[in-house]
Amino acid sequence: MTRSPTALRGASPTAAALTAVLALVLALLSPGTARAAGLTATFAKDSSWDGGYTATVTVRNDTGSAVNWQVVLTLPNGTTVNNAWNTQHSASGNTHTFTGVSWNATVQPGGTASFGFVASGNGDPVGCTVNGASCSEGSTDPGTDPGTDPGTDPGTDPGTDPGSGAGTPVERYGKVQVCGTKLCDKNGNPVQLRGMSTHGIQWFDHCLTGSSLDALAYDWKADIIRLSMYIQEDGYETNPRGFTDRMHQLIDMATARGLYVIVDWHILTPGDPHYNLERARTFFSEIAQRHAGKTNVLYEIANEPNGVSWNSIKSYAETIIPVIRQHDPDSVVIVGSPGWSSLGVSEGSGPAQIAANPVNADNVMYAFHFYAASHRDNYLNALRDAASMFPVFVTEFGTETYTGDGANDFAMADRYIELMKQEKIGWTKWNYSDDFRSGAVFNPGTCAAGGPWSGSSLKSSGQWVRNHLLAG
Ligand code: IDC
Repeated sequence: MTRSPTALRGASPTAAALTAVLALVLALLSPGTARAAGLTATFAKDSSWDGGYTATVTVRNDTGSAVNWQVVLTLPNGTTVNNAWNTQHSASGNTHTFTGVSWNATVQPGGTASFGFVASGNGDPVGCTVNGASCSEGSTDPGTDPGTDPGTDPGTDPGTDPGSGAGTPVERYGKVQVCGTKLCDKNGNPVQLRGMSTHGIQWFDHCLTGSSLDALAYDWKADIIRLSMYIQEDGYETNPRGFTDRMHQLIDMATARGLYVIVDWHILTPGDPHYNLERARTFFSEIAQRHAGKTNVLYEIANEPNGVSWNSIKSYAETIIPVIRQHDPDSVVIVGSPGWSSLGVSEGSGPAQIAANPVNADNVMYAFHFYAASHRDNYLNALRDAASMFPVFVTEFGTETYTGDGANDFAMADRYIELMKQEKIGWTKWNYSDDFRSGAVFNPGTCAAGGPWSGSSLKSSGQWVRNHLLAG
């Protein structure tokens, strides 16, 4: 254990002092131990791996009055906080300060608030204070005036949204499965999951923070996020370890917010998925192993095959799906379709060839992508036909042209939205970033500024999609 300058301030490094720190850490690690009166905070690891972990800290208020909390954790050298959620986080050296956000800043007597973080490094906290006193002993400091707290706004509360039933999307629908031509919830009822795709994480990783994902889950009320990891164009192939680790973190961050996740293996050029076959084996094997216990992960094994036959895509799918199933036997896999996931339309064929020769595996869906200002009635009709034959997920679409830029055609996009709603076809819109192009939902500079993630930060495609998500 590394000696913490904060926890041991003024003490000599005697065995007694070290024992005291050990007792503190044990108290932090044991949420079940007898609770002190006052304000306490407990630390628990949710999952850990070589090089990092995710943790939840729960603040409990056993004082007689409402409290605004601030938790300060001291981490040992070599361990830092990468991302945090349900909190505002700042760091100074090894000292990490966490304060509440609108929906959890004030804790009523007898109540709790919690936040989470992803650590890089495996060290446990060596010091913990809540409102200035030891986390385990309990502060009786009532904190700052709870009357000024914005936390009573029901609209930002993740748990009590009256419009969409109780709990998060994952709590509501549970483990999703293919049933016939639809995606169904844990009870076998068709469910439409709607949300956003990220941009390529090699370019717009800084748009994916605790606060931006809070906004997507709690303010935009998305059900699902698609994590786009390009393979080429400075993507995965340049640093497989780094990109895989980041995907683990992002999956955990989305999971902490009750969102479904599509893990997008974003091949584009070259368009033959076999080009990246060995990389895909390595990546999906590790991802499936790590996240098999989760109920919210869907695998998209090839973003946009192009210039390659359906038979070839099918053989790729039948090679990668067993790699995933070996670890995670019952999660949904989405297979890219010919012609940049146009179900073949942009290369002169259509959904019939898939229906005639489907992938030989269970729990499989097929991807369809459209860009409303470019892709007109023949695409819309192909989607309608496909949905009557096999399960389809629209893992990418835009209101603009296929370049991801240009003028929006909201009227055409609304026709697709209507069909997807009727047929309960899930969708994730491209893209949750502040790229300059019209398809990126935020104005340039929004991500570097840390938001805001709505209002004046939104381009018109952002306003449009947020409104659709909120309208249900
Ligand atoms: C575009 C991005 C753009 C990037 C380009 C290069 O918007 O910033 O330079 O990719 O890869 C797709 C692809 C998706 C495209 C998107 C818009 O899956 O990667 O993103 N699009 O062109 N298919 C149809 C459109």
